[in-house]
Amino acid sequence: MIPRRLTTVARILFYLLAFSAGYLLAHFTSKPASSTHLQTQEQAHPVIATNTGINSVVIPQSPTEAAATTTRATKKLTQDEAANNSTPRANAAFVVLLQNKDLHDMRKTMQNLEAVFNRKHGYPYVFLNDVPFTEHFKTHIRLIPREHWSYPSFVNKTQAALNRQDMENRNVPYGESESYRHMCRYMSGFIFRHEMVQEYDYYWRVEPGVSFSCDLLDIDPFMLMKTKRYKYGFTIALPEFVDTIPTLWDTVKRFRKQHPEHISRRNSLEWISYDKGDTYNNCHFWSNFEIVDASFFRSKAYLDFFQFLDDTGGFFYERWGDAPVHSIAAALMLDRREIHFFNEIGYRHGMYEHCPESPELQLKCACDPKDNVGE
Ligand SMILES: Nc1nc2c(ncn2[C@@H]2O[C@H](COP(=O)(O)OP(=O)(O)OP(=O)(O)O)[C@@H](O)[C@H]2O)c(=O)[nH]1
Ligand SMILES: [Mg+2]
Repeated sequence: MIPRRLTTVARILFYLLAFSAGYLLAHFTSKPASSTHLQTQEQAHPVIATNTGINSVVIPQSPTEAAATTTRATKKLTQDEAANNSTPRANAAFVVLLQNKDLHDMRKTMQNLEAVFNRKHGYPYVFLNDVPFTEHFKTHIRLIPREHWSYPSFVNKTQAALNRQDMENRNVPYGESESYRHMCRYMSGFIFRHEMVQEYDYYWRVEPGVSFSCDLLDIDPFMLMKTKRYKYGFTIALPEFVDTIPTLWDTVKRFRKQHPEHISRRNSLEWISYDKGDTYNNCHFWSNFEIVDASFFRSKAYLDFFQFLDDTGGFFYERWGDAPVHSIAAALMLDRREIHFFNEIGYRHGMYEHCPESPELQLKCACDPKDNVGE
């Protein structure tokens, strides 16, 4: 008979050995999730480009540059593998609508996002386009379905073209652009229904060329959205060009009358109207940045709202932007506390910037609050 103490020692040794073997096995057999995403065809989500996507979309200028990019990405992965595997993550992704010409701007933005945030968190990127990507994009990207990026049958294209011409004559920004209108309608009503985006609960909209100026390694905006039950997150709010939305507010008023069940009891009407809803003050979240709980946009309330707007043809006859559409919907249909200002995310898109002012946040940022919109 084996003495009791020996059995205990043997048991402990056995557990230690089993644990070490398991650890080593796991370590050597598992590749970093991010690299398998890109390199194997039989993976679950073959069209997602993760942080290694930086390499996959690069058109190297010279062998030296190619080598440098590869090294950077490889180092980053090795260093952050552990963090990627252990940090709790939301079911979320960066979602980017872009064009072939945006390749280099997107690459810059991705490197920036990886550096300040995603190298620790490892969220995937989803790239969408309405026309085929070039060879460099192709293997990891899907097309937008034609029915999401085309005229509804009832829209009179001749009238729409006349209106575009008229807006161009009046120098309305993007007044002449047909593709811009498709883009705004797509962002308003379809992006969250794309098969690639459908699988995520949260998404962060990113545009090629935008930059992020604060260290976000210690926070995870997606997890914040989830734990605090926020539905819509923004960094910048601006007034919309009135000439792009002449009849939008009247349409919204009709919607409110027909669908009182979709209006939140604790809404933010006073934020978008100074006269209790009679007129729109044109204030909107600048939606080129938005972090959303996609269940809001997929809700019956929002889909009814989008359909109601779309049925008027206003996206094409006028030039309704996804920014006022999302903002009005959030203001009317969400509870006030579900809308969140991400003050800690320093963000720049073109000439406008959000840079946190507090000295505490400033320590983590490389931006000047004097450059803030409205300063
Ligand atoms: N695939 C595709 N993407 C588009 C099209 N038009 C715009 N986009 C993308 O949609 C996003 C928004 O378009 P922008 O032209 O930047 O519009 P904006 O942000 O309102 O305007 P800017 O202030 O000029 O940046 C960008 O990521 C564009 O690359 C298009 O016709 N096809
Ligand atoms: Mg833009």
